[in-house]
Amino acid sequence: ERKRIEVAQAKRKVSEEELKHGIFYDRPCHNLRDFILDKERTGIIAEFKRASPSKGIINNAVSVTEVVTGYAEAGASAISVLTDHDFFQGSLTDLLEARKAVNIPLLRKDFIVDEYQIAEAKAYGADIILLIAAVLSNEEVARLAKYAKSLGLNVLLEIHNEQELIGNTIAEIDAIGVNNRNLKDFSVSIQHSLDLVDLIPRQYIKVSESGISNPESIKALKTTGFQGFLIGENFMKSANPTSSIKDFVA
Ligand code: IGP
Repeated sequence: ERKRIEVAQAKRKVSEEELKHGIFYDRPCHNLRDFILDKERTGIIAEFKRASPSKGIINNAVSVTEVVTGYAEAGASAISVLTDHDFFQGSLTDLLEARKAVNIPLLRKDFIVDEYQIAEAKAYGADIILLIAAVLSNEEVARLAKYAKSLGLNVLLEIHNEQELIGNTIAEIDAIGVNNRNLKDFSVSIQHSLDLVDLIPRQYIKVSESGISNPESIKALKTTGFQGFLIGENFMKSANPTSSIKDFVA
């Protein structure tokens, strides 16, 4: 993992100073909470995901512009764009194209470990960054969340268990996402979300992530207090992700 990060850092040809001249760097961010709680929208954070480590290629044939436009039309509250190349076949170009196409919050979905990636997220048009508690110390979460807030970004903290919540319930976090996918064996169960929901303090937007494949699951999650639903594969595995999300919310 360290090696991979070093390689990624070596590729940074643009300085952090230069990123500040990126076309979207000065753009004011959308507020995630407003879009999640908007009664006209669905609470769904729909993901553009070409591939994953567990599934391999999910969909290689669709254009990011068409898919995200369809997601926004279907009432998604936000859109997640994978920018990791090695595991998910994503790119910052995908994020940029999505920003040009829609006017709802965009999440940069990646393994964020430093400030540079956060400045990059802002420059390429993101409104939200993901911090994964499983790969960061409490000190790193606090430092990175503070930096993101200084740029006006929203912060989504991802947890898998109670342990990862401890020490991370800080004011700089806007939303807490429970990942239903077990990182060790890739198994998914929305039961993880149901088990953890009561431990999440009220001030946070509650998001359930991964393995959501039917509207009944959303109903069950909503009843327990979840407000956001991060869904990728279920839409992307369709030849037409746009009609897939439209059928799902119908
Ligand atoms: C979406 P799914 O099962 O609907 O495709 O899951 C999203 O939750 C998943 O892609 C994800 C992810 C992550 C990807 C959750 N956390 C961290 C990369 C990194």
